Amino acid sequence: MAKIVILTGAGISAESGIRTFRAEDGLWEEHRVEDVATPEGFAADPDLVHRFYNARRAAVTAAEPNAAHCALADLEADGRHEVLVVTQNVDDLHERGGSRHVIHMHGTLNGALCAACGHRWPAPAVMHRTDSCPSCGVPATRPDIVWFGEMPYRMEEIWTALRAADLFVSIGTSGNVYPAAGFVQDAVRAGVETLELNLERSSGTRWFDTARHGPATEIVPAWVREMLA
Ligand code: BV8
Repeated sequence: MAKIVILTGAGISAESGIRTFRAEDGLWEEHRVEDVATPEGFAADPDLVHRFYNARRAAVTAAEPNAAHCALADLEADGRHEVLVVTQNVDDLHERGGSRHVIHMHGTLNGALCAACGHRWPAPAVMHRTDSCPSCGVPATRPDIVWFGEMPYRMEEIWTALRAADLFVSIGTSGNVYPAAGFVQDAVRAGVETLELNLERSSGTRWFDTARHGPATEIVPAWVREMLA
């Protein structure tokens, strides 16, 4: 039973019609994502940030998982390998594609968080600054998303799985955002085999034992077919 840890980024959802961050250099309504997706950005203009996430939540609801998401679910369902998907993505396309072991290290669009009391609940389709927390009643609700400068979720669990893996695969990520971008180096240091599946070379390609480039809906199913042969 091989243990496989798979990191995914925006590129795996691109062919489902979900925009990536740095294709159009991460601009949204003339704002850099690094400015909008921060606690400071939320404090400065909560309506703008809610608009940003409401738009992305609607886009994900209208999207479908693609062949790459489904191939990873097939690999897990086959049962010969222990598969863990660690995704930077805040969409639910891995789950809707059939993956069961998924960690959203940057949170999810389907989650709401109270900035006052820390209560979490399923996010409504549209969130507003004036929504009050169902637990403490304070109007301090935000998307349950990890912004720049905030600690990603379940990092100890991720690092433990990474170091115990037989294979680390990185799919559809530019390797620009840490700590995710550092996972390949952690894997190399732990003696774990590494594979990159991406549209083009990423910032971290040089760290990988093997790199294959092409659209995820082509190269991910091809890789899974090899694993299941
Ligand atoms: C933290 C949620 C510390 C929001 C996101 C200087 C140096 C090093 C680090 C830093 C630094 N300054 C600041 C930092 C830290 C910072 C960071 O790394 N900044 C970068 C910009 C330098 N990181 C953080 O702040 C993180 N937190 O460090 O905490 C800490 C420690 C202790 C205690 C407290 C705090 C938090 C980072 C999380 C930020 N939130 N997302 C949202 O989604 O709206 S990040 C966001 O951007 C995404 O979630 C994702 O992770 C990232 C985008 O990356 P990708 O997924 O790779 O997307 P991208 O568009 O870049 O690339 C797409 C790739 O797909 C491309 O390579 C493309 O070729 C490929 N592709 C496209 N189409 C296809 C395809 N591949 C295959 N098929 C296709 N069809």
